[in-house]
Amino acid sequence: MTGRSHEERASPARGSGNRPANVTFTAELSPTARASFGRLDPQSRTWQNVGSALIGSGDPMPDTANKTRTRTRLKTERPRLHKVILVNDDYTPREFVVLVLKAEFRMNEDHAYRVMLTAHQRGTCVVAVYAQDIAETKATRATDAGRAKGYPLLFTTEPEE
Ligand code: TYC
Repeated sequence: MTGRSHEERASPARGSGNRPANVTFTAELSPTARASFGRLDPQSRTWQNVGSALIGSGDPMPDTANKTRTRTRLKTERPRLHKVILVNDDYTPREFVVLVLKAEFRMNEDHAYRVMLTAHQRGTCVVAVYAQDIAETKATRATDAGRAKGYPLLFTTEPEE
């Protein structure tokens, strides 16, 4: 892109669904055009000294050349992913935790055992990362599987950074 650039300022991510972000595009004139048209004041983001500028031959600059071309458009960012977290407790049998991990998160025995052991030793373990609705559904189903057997097994979710 020569002689033309744009700046983007996206508002910070908030919430967890789709994130429409306000993005301001400021079209800049080429250095040559800027020299003859005036300057863009970075504070007010408006063009200064444009009224008296002349174009090439010395003709007065037409009104249309004085406009600051700034427009705001909505840009949809990708939704944040959510972690499913396994929480340790003192009652759910290890084998049952492994069983649930294999069934709900499609893990093999070895992976499921290592995740269970990490939660057992450290208190929690990130099981996997999904789109929010999938993470919540899996966490609920896995927690319910424990509750159906009378265990306090708990899976929670939280958004990724
Ligand atoms: N701490 C449990 C036990 O010793 C096993 C267990 C591991 C339970 C991980 C929950 O998220 C968990 N029987």
